[in-house]
Amino acid sequence: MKPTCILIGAPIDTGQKREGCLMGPAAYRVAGLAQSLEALGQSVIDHGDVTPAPLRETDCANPAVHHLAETVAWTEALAEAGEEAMAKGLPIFMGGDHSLSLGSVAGVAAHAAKVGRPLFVLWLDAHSDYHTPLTTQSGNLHGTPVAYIAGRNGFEAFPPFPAPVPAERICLYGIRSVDSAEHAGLLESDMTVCDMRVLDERGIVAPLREFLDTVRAQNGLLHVSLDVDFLDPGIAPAVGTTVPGGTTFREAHLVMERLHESGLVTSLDLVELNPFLDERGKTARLMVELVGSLMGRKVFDRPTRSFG
Ligand code: 4U7
Ligand code: MN
Ligand code: MN
Ligand code: MN
Repeated sequence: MKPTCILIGAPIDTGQKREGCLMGPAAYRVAGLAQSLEALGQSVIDHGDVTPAPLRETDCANPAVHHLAETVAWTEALAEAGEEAMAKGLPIFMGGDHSLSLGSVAGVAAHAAKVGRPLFVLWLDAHSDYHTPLTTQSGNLHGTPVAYIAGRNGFEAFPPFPAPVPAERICLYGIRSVDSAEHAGLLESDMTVCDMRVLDERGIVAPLREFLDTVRAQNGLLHVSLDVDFLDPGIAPAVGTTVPGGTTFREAHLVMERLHESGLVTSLDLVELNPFLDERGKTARLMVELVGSLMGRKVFDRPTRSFG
């Protein structure tokens, strides 16, 4: 039986300074995310929007960091919602900025530990998001979730990450903006870094296939985190942190089609959509179409398709 898609609205915008990401979940609903999944034969439950936990007192040695207590409160609530949803189906977290993944992946990791399966993370993004609260210069916590997930130090204000994901189970895909502190940290880790240069040279499929093969070989769960800025700003303008040279329309769909055919994806984040910056809903609609490809829409449905 196909898993139920569980839509979880996460109107979090405390991970950066530009307003608008809190309209993300509403934009996905207006763009027809649930209806498009149902048209593909999926069953869909919309859980509505998550409410952050009560604020606690927090502090951080880096004065640039802002909205720490609010982001911690979101992390707690989203981790709980995520763990609960994993027991019932395939959660789709509708953001919200990328700090939502501090919580979504924590919930998914807690579930993975409970069922005794290794968790893998595919990070589709222009950025590596490998800062800690101590290394970030912008102070924007949406640039930190990969470090939290990988168990880096510096997240003392946050709930301890349940079962940190070993770096070799994390794959950064499509990146083209890495700050020097992130770069230094990544060089010390075994994370798979498929930057745009790698994808230009090897193509969009080959490195993905390698990663998916390791997920399959270890019977892993696979969390996919899709940042709108993975896409080229020309096709996806509704994002605060545009970086030129992103994936094309077809490259992005091909990644999603491959993910669908792998049958491995068990949870998904849709992050960084800022509807206030969109052009007549173009980016929201593209994101909904990409989820369609991930959940089984095909350009042409050949009965046997195997390109290796
Ligand atoms: B996103 C940045 F400096 N690295 O830390 C920072 F380039 O979730 C960007 O991937 C972070 O959009 C981008 O502020 C976070 C910057
Ligand atoms: Mn990101
Ligand atoms: Mn990004
Ligand atoms: Mn961004």
